Amino acid sequence: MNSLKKFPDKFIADLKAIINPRDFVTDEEKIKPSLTDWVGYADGKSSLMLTPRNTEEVSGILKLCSNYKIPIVPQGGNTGSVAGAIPNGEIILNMTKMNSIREINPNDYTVTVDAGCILEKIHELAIESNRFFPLSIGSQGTCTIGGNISTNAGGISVLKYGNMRDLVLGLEVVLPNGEIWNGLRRLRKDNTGYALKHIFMGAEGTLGIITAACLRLFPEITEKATAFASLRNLDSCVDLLELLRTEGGDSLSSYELIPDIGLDIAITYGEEIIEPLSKRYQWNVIIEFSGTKNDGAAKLNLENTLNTAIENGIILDAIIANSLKQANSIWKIRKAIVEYQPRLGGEIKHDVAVPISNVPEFIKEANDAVRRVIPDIRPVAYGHIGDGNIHYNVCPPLEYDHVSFKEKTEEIHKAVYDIAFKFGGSFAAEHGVGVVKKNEMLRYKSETEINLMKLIKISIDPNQIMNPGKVLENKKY
Ligand code: FAD
Ligand code: 2HG
Ligand code: ZN
Repeated sequence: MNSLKKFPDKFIADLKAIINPRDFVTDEEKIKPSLTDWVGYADGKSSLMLTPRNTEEVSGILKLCSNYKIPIVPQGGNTGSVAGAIPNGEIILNMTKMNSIREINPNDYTVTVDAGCILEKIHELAIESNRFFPLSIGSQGTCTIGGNISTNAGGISVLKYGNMRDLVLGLEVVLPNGEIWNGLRRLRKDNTGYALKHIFMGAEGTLGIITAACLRLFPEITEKATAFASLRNLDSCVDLLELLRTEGGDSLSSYELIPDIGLDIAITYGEEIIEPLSKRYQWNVIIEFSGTKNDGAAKLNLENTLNTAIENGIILDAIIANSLKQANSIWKIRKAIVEYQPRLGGEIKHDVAVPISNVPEFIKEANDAVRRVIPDIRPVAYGHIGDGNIHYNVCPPLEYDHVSFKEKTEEIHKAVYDIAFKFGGSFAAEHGVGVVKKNEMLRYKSETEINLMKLIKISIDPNQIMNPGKVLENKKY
């Protein structure tokens, strides 16, 4: 209990009156997984983790924290990429025990869930009602809906369905003073003043705790056609997207860039990954068409469109999966890049967005810029280019000293982000700001934008107890 000494006795006693003893966690071993992240950015500290089971408990905790001005860090599945859920001595409010489905309304195409529900559970639930929930990200077996909303997560289906913000109809939020805002509306249309839900989405836990959400569902997807295609050159990625959009319309659900170095990583380190084409090319894409009819139309359409692309010289070769196994093998290439890229001696990550038509120029200019910092550096530019979102990660040259590489991080960040900025792009497309990109906030956002954010922050969280030191600098405004 010594670890709790820094908190007033009365505060701890009052907390214990609100929350069940098993949800009041001080055991270091149990807290440990919440102090680090998968990217290796974080080395957190905390002596207390609370795992509430309902909205009233969250409300009671926040009211107390507000009264005592004791800060908390909200945490879902802790799969975030920017250390946003990692405490620096604060109490952790882990939401994973709030994981009930509140109601599903297939006719309204909605489902209302607790914020701690795991994303994959929502996928399964939707299918049981012949519906589809489209947010699709590599961490879906672990991440929570609350975390997805708080980071406004993206993934591989944004092209067709939008990002998390577009999939949320209503929210229930506990404000920092403990007040509960019930905004759980199931409406597509509701123009009644300011869109408050949008303030909490993408706020990375700095404005309140999302305790529940009403999500949009879609007709069940019963047919998918997946292809791996090699582009004539990088510029062709824009022409191919244009053709796929024109010919595929709403069927086009994913468009992901795979560079040859990414394919190399996947084949070298991944399991059950088959070389998709007989020859390797420098730039490739994974394409998915999907539909609700299960009549072969998606596959036929994709086949015809790719034939046109070959005839027009936009692509050099392509394969369409003939079985689910083959489709999975193609998608495994994409997943393996994320998992195994660190094996190339480490990586410096960038999650940038530029207008789609600028993707090729961005990649070429960024390659030149990072090579000016370290001549033989190995860029791995991949990801959701159908949304203009490039995971522009760079690995060191072969045999390069690890420490020297890490020392170049800031220089490389600046080189890459300056180019994204020049194209009117973003330094944080889908992963958020957290702790990791706070400097970029100051460098690339206008004073007006930062000041507006500070005004929102201070009016909702005057005691600054919500996730201090994340997104905006932690100081009294
Ligand atoms: P956490 O990491 O626990 O928290 C993220 C942020 O949200 C923190 O700031 C936290 O304080 C806040 N928060 C969490 N829950 C709440 C709540 N209930 N109320 C208020 N604030 C809260 N992201 C993408 O966008 N696209 C991808 O394609 C993608 N792929 C990934 C693949 C892998 C293998 C991994 C490991 C991660 C990937 N991510 C991706 C990143 C990550 O999974 C997402 O950011 C996800 O949305 C985080 O959810 P979480 O529950 O783990 O949140
Ligand atoms: C993905 O698209 C994730 O797989 C992770 O957003 C990307 O950080 C990365 O490399
Ligand atoms: Zn991504």
